[in-house]
Amino acid sequence: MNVLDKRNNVKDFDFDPIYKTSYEAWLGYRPISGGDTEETYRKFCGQIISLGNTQVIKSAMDELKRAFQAMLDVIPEINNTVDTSGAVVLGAFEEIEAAGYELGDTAVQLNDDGFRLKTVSAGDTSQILVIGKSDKGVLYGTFHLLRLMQMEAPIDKLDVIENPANQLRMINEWDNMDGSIERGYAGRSIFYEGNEFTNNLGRIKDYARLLSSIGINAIAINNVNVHAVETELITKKLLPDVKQVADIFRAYGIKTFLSINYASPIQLGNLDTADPLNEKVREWWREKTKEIYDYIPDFGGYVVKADSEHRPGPFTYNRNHADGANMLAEALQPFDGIVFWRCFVYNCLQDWRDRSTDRAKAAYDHFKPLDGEFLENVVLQIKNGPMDFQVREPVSPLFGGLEATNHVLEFQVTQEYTGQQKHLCYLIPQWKEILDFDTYARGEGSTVKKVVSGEVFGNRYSGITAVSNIGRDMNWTGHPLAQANFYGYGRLIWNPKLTAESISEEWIKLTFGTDSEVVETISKMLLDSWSIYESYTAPLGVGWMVNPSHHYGPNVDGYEYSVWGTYHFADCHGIGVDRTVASGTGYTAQYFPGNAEIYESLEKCPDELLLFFHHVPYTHQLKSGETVIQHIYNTHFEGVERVNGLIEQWESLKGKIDEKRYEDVAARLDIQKENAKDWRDIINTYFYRKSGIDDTLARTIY
Ligand code: GCW
Repeated sequence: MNVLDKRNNVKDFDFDPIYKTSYEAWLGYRPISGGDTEETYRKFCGQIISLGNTQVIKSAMDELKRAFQAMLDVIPEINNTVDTSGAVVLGAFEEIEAAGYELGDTAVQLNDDGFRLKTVSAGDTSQILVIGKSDKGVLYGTFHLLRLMQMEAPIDKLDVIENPANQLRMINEWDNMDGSIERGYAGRSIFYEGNEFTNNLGRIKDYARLLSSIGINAIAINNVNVHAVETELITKKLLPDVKQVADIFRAYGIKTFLSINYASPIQLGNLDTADPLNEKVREWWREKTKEIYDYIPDFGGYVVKADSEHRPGPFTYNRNHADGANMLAEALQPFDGIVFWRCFVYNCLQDWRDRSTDRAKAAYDHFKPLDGEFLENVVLQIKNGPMDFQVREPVSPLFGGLEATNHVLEFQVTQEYTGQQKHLCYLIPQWKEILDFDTYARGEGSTVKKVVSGEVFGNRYSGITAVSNIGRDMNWTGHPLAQANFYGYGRLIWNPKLTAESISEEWIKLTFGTDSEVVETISKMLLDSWSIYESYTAPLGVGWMVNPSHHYGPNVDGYEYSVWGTYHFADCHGIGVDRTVASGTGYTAQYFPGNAEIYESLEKCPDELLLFFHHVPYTHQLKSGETVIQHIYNTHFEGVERVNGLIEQWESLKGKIDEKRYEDVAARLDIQKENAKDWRDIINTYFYRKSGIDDTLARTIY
């Protein structure tokens, strides 16, 4: 059965069972396999005692009902008073304590979104308490419990306390109201079509379930590039629709944010300026903000891309970013709203002939001097690297550099530069490296994860956000295995200490089942995939070399003579960008000494970032012992071989994975293989022709 949306013919949920496993993702709730595990689970799943009655607790209860029915074929009884029979007991700390349970110092051990899961047994009955600091904690605890059950973990003596490391755990949709998604690789938007909301509320609710199951608590529902139609999201015309979506997310503990057009006072308010210091403009934003809160009393706030890639901003009025952000923060402040102000600000009309301008320096140059000038409810949003979500780039020096301004880190789950969900590229290992990077801001151990969680500087607001990788495809992410990036993102930012291995294992067990061959094979594929993708694309941290505009596939000089500031400077002698203080752009000075010295030094700079920081001859010897040119040849030949290896591994699982997902992954791997060959041959040929240096192994180069 296809449910067609009346308003714009968007398919809501296709119940064709072939899509069931893809659609349900990691919330499939397969039947429990029997034996002792099932026995213990049955002891408490017959009843849910709900001691709270908020919408969020109701969502937790609904999820338990759905899961128990699917996993154990039990329809639990729902009660709201305590008895001694087997049950899952849901409630916030006070509610559970008031019902007579002994909880000790649980309350002090939980932070705002934290939870405790505790089994209490008496004689033959057992109950599982799901205790949240707030109702959101109850929901997160519920999903955690279901995760354990789906992995068939023992829960008869459970006592787990979990607190998220990051308070803001957000996702940014880059969806446009025409239904397209900027950098979306999984079909069109689930939110919009034909310049209207889709009314596809069932799908949006399922998205909310997926998000909250991994702890996400905030969402911006439209693209940071806010075009004409989307500018009107903050008007009476569209706010009722925004409210409807916000209502769905609220029930899952998720706050809704909107990306706004900085020039709204001109485009919507008929003012002739958007100058942040103009009193009429400030008044307009105050009124506008109040109006939004009339519709959505717990509205999260604004996300702003200003003075970036042709978007309007305070520079037009000779004001700085603190002026712009503070104006909005002031309007949001009475409602406890916050403004995410993006630091992705650089000159996108650069002259490639000008070697003094370095795009990598831009964000720090713009924002570091303003550190401390932002109001408390301004949260700067900083991409993980100084450029733009490349397969490899250093960590942005703003992490650690900003000491007195609230900020979040921005990752890109959507695979713009990492294979566009046609290639397998599991990004958790990359994100872990970034989070573990030591900034040295307060001496050794000032890692990015501690900076962005607020631990280093004691920020009021902190956390992590990321660009979503989902769309209307029935499996959400286009590539079925790209669901692992979505899942892993949430799990990792909840607890950055989790390993990439444990996250992938969890995801595979939830998504494909607990068969050890399936778990081991997919896990290996995932964990190798980032390094494989890196090996056949742009070498040694230099980045780009992609086709302009859509950014898919190899084009070594695609951006070399363009305005975007992303160059490799390859000539017949060598390649790389000299960003040293000694002879280059001076970018290395933006880091604290512990890192600056390493990056500045040709000898100490890690191989994988060599060409990001240095321009070297092709014959330069890497720490690995290879020359740069031989490294390029070797990795590009090996890269394709390793993709063949991925294909073989996947083929070994035929019959162990449901057919739809098996075929979908197999088809993507074939595309990856063909594209990897293009990368190999184009990159190798380009550098062979530039350098005139033969491959020592005399393989085919054209
Ligand atoms: O990565 C680049 C993308 C743009 C994007 C921009 C940004 C939304 O190519 O599509 O615009 O970054 O982050 O603002």
